Amino acid sequence: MVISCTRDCYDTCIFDESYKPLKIFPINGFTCSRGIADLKRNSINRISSAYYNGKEISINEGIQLLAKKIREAKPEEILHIDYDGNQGLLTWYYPARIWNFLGSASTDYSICSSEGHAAIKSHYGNSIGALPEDFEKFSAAVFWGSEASISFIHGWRILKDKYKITIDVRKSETAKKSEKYFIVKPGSDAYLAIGIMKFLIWKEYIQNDELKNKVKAFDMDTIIKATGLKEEEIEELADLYYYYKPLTIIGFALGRSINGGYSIGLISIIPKLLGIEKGFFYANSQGLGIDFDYLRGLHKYKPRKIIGMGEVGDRINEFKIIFVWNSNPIHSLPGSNKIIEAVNDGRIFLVVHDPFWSETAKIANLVFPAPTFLEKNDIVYSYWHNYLIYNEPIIRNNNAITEVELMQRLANSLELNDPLLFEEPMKAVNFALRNTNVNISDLLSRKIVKIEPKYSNTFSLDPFPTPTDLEFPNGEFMIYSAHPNYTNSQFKEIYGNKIPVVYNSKLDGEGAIESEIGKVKVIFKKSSDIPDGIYFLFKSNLFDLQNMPINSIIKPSKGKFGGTPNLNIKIKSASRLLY
Ligand SMILES: Nc1nc2c(c(=O)[nH]1)N[C@H]1C(S)=C(S)[C@@H](COP(=O)(O)OP(=O)(O)OC[C@H]3O[C@@H](n4cnc5c(=O)[nH]c(N)nc54)[C@H](O)[C@@H]3O)O[C@H]1N2
Ligand SMILES: Nc1nc2c(c(=O)[nH]1)N[C@H]1C(S)=C(S)[C@@H](COP(=O)(O)OP(=O)(O)OC[C@H]3O[C@@H](n4cnc5c(=O)[nH]c(N)nc54)[C@H](O)[C@@H]3O)O[C@H]1N2
Ligand code: SF4
Ligand SMILES: [Mo]
Repeated sequence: MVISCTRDCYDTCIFDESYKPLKIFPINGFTCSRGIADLKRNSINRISSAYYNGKEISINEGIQLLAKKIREAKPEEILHIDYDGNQGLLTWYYPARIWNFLGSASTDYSICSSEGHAAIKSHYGNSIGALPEDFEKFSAAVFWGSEASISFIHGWRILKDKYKITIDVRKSETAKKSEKYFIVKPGSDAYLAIGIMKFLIWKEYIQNDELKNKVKAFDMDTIIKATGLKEEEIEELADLYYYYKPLTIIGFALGRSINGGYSIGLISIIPKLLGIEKGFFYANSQGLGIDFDYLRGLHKYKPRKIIGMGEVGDRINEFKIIFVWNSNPIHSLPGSNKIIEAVNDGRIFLVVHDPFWSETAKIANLVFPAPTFLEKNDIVYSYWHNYLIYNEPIIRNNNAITEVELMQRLANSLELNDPLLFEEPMKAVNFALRNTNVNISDLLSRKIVKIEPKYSNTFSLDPFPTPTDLEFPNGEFMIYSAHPNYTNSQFKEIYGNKIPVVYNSKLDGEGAIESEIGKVKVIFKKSSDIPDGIYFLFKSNLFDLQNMPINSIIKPSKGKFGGTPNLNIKIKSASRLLY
C-alpha cells in the first residue's frame, strides 16, 4: 500500500504505509518540511461537519439545501471554482462532471500554468519536456524564472551538483546556489531569449535563415534596455548555452508576468535550435495521455460560460452560487475582495468543500468536510515524474464526505440520472487511461506504474513575436515566489500565519503598495537581494495588515496564449506613507 502527496507540487512524493518516503528514484527517500508534518497536520484546523451559516448541520441537510439553491438558479449563474489543492483524478477531475452536466459556468483553470502550456504547445504540439531520468544526463542546468531549490526540491537534488545558471528578477535562493546568475527586469525574458538567439546566429553557433529574419526586427539596444543586462552578459549566456548544452527549467512565474506566453515559448525553443534533446522542462502533465476532459465529462457536456480565473472578482455580479473545492480563491484569485463583498452582502451563496478551514471556507455560507489524501482512495499523477499511483488511505475519517460521494448524492438529490454521473469511478479512470500503456487493474494491483509519455515530432518557430507584440517592461513591479514551508495558502496550521512582508531595496517598516485599482498595507523589509523597483512577497500569505487580500490590487487580465492573469503586476507606488 502506498500514499502519494497530491498537493500542487512538482515532486508528487510517494510514501509507504508508515509514511516514510519511498527510496525509489526520483523520490529518493526524502521529503519536504510539509511532507514531514502531514500526519501531525491531519488533525488540526479540520472541518469536521457540514455547516450552514456557522451552524453545524448534517451532511444530508447540507446536500438538500444546496440542491434547493441549485434548482432556484440558472445554470450560468452557478460558478464552480476548483484548482490543484489535490490533483487526484477522483478528487479534482471526476467530480466536475455534475457541474458540466448542469451547464454551470466554469473557470478556464488559468491561474498558474496554462499560459506556458499553450505557448510551448504552439511550437511543439505538446508541452512535455524532460523526465527525471533525462535530468540526470545533463552536465548543466539553467533555472529561468524558477526558484527550484525551494519549489522543486527533488528536481533540484538531481541538478544541484551540476553547473547551474539562474535567470531571475532578484537574487533568489536558487541564484545564490548557482555558479552564475543574471538579474533581469520582470517580463523582459522574451527579449533576453531573442538576444541569446541573435548571438547564437552572429557567432555561427547555429545556422537558421528563418530565425535570422525573425530576430532582425529586434535591435540589441532595445534588448539591453528591456532586460537591464549588458551586451556582454547576453553574449555570455549564448556562450554558456552553446558550450554546456544545459537543461532549461522554465518556471511558472514567467507565465504570470508580462509577455509571459512569448517568454516561455521563446525560452523553450532555444534548446531545439541548439539540437539539445528534451532540453527543457516546464510541466509534463499534458503529455501523459490522460484524458482529463473525459473525467470531467467535457466530451459530452459543456459549460454555458467559461470565465478567466483572473476575472472572477470582476464578474462576480454574473453569479448567484459559487461552489469551491480544491482551491482557496479568497487567498489566490485577483480581485478576491469582490468575492468577499458579494458573500457578505448576500449576493453570492458560497459553498466550500475542503478538509481545512481555509480563508474561503471561513466565510462560506455552506461548508462540507472533505477527507485529506491520507484518508481516501485516489489515482494520482505528477506534473514532473511519470508514475501513476494508486493512493490508499492510512487514516479513517467518518466525518468527511469524498468529492465523488458528494457529487453523486447531490445528483440524487437533484434527481439527475445521467449514467456518466454514476459511472464507477475506477472504470472512468480506466477509460481516461485508454490511450496510455496503463490499465486500472494493473495499477490497482501494482500500486505504482510508469506511464510512457507521448512526445510530438512537430516544431515551428511561430508564433514568433514582432517588437509590437511585446510590452516593453518599465516601472516598478510586485513579484512572488514559493515559500519552503507552505504550498500556496496551505500549512498555516503548522508553520503559522505570517505577516505580509514585502522585501525590497529601499523601505523598512509599515507602509502601503498601490496599484491602479487599489492599495494594501504591508510591512516593508530592506534586502540586498532585491534590485530597485522590485517588491517581493512569498505567495503563501496573501493578506495585508488589515486582512484584505493582497490580490485586491490585481486587476483582471488574461494572457494571450492560455489566459493566465498577470499577477506580477506593475505598481503605481510603494511608500511608508499610509494615506
Ligand atoms: N515549497 C513550495 N513549493 C512549491 C509551491 C509552494 O507554494 N511552496 N508552489 C507550487 C506551485 S503552485 C508552483 S506554481 C510552483 C512555482 O514555482 P516556480 O516555478 O519556481 O515559480 P515561482 O516560485 O512563482 O517563481 C520563481 C522565480 O521567478 C522569479 N520571477 C518572477 N518574475 C519573473 C520574471 O519576469 N522573469 C524572471 N526571469 N524571473 C521572474 C521569482 O523571483 C522567483 O524566484 O511551485 C510549486 N512548488
Ligand atoms: N498574488 C499572487 N496570487 C497567486 C499566486 C502568486 O504567485 N501571486 N500564485 C498562484 C498559483 S501559482 C496558484 S497554483 C494558485 C493556487 O491557489 P489555490 O488553488 O487557492 O491553492 P491552495 O492555496 O493550495 O488551496 C488549495 C485548497 O485546496 C484544499 N484541499 C487540499 N486537499 C483537498 C482535498 O483533498 N479535497 C478538497 N476538496 N480540497 C482540498 C486546501 O485545503 C486548500 O484550501 O494561487 C495563485 N495566486
Ligand atoms: S509538497 Fe511536494 S515535496 Fe512536499 S511532500 Fe508533497 S509532493 Fe513531496
Ligand atoms: Mo501554481
